[in-house]
Amino acid sequence: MTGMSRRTLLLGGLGLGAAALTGCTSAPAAGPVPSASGPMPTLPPATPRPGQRIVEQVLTAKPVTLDLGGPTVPTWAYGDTAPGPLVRATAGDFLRIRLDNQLPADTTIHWHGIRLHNKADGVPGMTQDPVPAGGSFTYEFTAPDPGTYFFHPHVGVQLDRGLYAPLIVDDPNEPGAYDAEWVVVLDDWVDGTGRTPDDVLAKLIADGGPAPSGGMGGMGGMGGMDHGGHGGGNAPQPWGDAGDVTYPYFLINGRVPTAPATFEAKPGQRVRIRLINAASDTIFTVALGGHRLTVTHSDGFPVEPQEVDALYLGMGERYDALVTLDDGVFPLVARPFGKTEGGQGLALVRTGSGQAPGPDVSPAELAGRILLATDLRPHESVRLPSRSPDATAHMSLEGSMSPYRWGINGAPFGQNQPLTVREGQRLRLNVMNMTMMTHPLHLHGHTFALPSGLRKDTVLLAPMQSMALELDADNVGDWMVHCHNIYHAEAGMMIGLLYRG
Ligand SMILES: [Cu+2]
Repeated sequence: MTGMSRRTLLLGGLGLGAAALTGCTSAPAAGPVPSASGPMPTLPPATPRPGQRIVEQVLTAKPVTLDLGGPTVPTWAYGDTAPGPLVRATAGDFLRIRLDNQLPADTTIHWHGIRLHNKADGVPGMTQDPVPAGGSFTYEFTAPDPGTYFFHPHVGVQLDRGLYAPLIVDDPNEPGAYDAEWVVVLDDWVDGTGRTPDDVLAKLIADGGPAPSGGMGGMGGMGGMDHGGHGGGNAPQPWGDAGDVTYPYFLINGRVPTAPATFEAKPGQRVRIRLINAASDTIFTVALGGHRLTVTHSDGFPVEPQEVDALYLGMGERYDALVTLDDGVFPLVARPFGKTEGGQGLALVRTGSGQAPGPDVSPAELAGRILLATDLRPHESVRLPSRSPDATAHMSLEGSMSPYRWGINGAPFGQNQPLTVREGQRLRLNVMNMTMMTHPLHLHGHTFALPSGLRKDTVLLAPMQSMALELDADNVGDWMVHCHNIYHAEAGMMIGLLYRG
């Protein structure tokens, strides 16, 4: 039995029966499953151990025309849908995933949030050569930690096409106190609506005007203060200005709100919702009308459960939440933060009869208590052991809209000095957001701990906010740290984190 059998779970609004979730999670992985806090191999193995369960799958990246529920768009996707096919494994499994590149461009796959072998990380020019048009590449890695993840290219702004899909790693020790599961993938959509993401980036750069002479002199300090893009001014706290791009659509599981994905369940059922923000430039506030959500995991890692009305999801962030469903039809709304055009993302939860809410429905929960990652505390099982840092690195997030350029530590990626760490060190990353925009900062190959101890791989930094992140350097390789606004990343807001002997 392989992970393939778990792919009966359906995206696009169909639920999953309880038994399928917890009952048949397959044979336990051979050998001990590394826990997030316990002893771990210094390098997740790149070849399967004897007896290790192997999950094999083929992903075909290709041009396709998608029906978003009315609008049809030419785009690029994994197979014939966006989100693409679910990849599902159990913690400790060995994944062997072949990417067939039928795109007219180079591509790669990055397995976002997975503490995997460096060679499988999917960063062209750092961990692999790009996979050329017509080529293929097989990613092989052990997925050591359970949780909700996703995957996408790490080339240009390809993420803002339809190239994204969920990756779920089940926990063999999961109590599974729920009846059904729903994977909910959020996206902002522009591709094929008269513009491609490459057009969008080119226009941002052109509108930003020329860089002043002296190269990166404009970076640093308050270089971001001139940002006056959409959603500014009256944008509510805590995120200040949000987003550079005006999108015509916001999608949940690939559907526009006038033809929403529908999740069918029974009243009283307890559902685990796995929320993934696969958007490129949009922070969402997510709420389920008529319900409060009990948040149980952030970026795959368990937290002390908290009940909230709604929660923020930055680009690249994931949250799991439990909810016990009432009787009726309820809107799951993903409201783009700080954006006034393009409406909102909507899906429906149907447990009984009733009129479906309209595409502009505004659940009262959106005005209630909205969770921030900094409100959460980690579950004790994943808290990093107490230890003083052996090394400290500083990261200053910088940039501006005019000129349109973003960087870290005084220069864009390629010109900035990579951060370095030695294997075995506890590294403190002192991050300062020196701009007037919010940036979701993402680290490859590791999770870090927030000051609260919360374990994450992507964290939102509000304008001018500083945060000390700590991580154990336990995964040798060359890794990226970058803003998960894909336009910022592509404009330079990335830096390397390199292990050095
Ligand atoms: Cu950014």
